[in-house]
Amino acid sequence: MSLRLGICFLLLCGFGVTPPAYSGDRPNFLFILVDDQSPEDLQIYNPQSVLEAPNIARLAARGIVLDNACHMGSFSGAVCTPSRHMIMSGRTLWNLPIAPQGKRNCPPELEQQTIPAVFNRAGYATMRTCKMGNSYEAANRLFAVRRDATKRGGTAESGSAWHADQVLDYLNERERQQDSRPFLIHFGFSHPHDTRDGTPELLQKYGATNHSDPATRPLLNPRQPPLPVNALPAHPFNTTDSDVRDEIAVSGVWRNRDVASLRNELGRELACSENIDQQIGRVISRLEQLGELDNTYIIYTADHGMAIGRHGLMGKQNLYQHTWRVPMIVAGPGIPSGTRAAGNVYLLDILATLCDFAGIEPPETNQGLSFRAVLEGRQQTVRDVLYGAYSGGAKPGIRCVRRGDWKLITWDAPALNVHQIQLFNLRDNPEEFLPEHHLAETIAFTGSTPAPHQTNLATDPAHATTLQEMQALLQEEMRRLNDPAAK
Ligand SMILES: [Ca+2]
Repeated sequence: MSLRLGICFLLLCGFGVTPPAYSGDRPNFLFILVDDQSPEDLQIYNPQSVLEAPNIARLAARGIVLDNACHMGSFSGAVCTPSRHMIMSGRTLWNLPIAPQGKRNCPPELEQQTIPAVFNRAGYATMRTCKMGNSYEAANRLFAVRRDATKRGGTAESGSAWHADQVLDYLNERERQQDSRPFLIHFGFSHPHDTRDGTPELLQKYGATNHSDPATRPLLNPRQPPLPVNALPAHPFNTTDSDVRDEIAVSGVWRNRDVASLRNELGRELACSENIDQQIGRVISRLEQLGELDNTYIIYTADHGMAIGRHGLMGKQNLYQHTWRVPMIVAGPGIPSGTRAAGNVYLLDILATLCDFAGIEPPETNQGLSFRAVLEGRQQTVRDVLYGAYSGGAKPGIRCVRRGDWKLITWDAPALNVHQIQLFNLRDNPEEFLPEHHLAETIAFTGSTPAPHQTNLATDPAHATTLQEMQALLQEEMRRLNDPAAK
């Protein structure tokens, strides 16, 4: 402890007041990363969601919610892996060390330019808890304190509470040692990724069971969340990776798309998500008690979104809004309370943003943009165009591009004879309703009736020019970002 802080501490103790935060002038960071969560699960993004998440709601009320935060995609069915590489390194998808042409596109020893390495060098105390695997192991190893384990069970020891316990232990240890360095804590969870085994109380709340018998279907329960409005009994065409694990092998759903299987799985998803919310509440309370909260930036996000019945899909291997986007909620010093912005950010912008807040120069290898100006309410967005890719199945796979209200998604796999184009106006059709959502049997399935204009506009002659412009824009982004399928 410095002399100045020491005197302060003695003075304040003398008057029976809580001692000040030890971290001095530089801010702390609590980076919360959940595994597989659509923004649509949170009421902040989807008022129809029945998820109760009071701690996340409070965080949003203290800070800012970004509506257009995306991950850039994946060249593998394990979407988590490139996503977590992008978060840690600030590199774009095709320029990661694990990308198909990574050796050519990425400098060596990139782990030395990742979040833990950069913040260790800047004198931060770094700590991490998260799931094991499907991640960036070389970077994860660099956190000064690392307590990783995959915890997807329905008890405190086997589930999300374990991750919070690691952070609480660390904060206690830090207090005992009177560690005066600012901290960067990577507070990761293994849920709501499947297997979505919830605790008995929360499963009951959402009417769900940890269904594990492929020979039967779970029972319907009125407490289960309703089907999403854009659910379908099947995706209308081959996605280029229709038999990927998430679409056929998630325990509790497998290949089933009946109402009971989907609603039960959504109930499990929400049970796991509310548990995460409770664990976040425990850690935030402790930060407040320690006097650190006002000097801590808290970032809440997920490694990617998730379908769970939307568009007839279960997994993360698509680029619809529910899956391409991630939740992004940030609170901290200088961030106006209860605000909202489009943002147009990628997860790979996080490294630059953390550096900006900490007064650290981002590494030269970084390709992301700081979105501090958006978080502080000085700017609405950091870029005009967003690009996404999924190339984990038949090649080249799925691509998307968004500018303003317009979004193009292309699905291409000559080997499977797949060639589909979708054009959405997201202002008019934020749920990306397709012609199939307008069929009588779908309306009977979901109970939702989209407006006639809410559909794929790619074949509408009135939008032919927009389609051409968006196709050209996609090619431009693909070339700019070293996408191997660029023409
Ligand atoms: Ca994930």
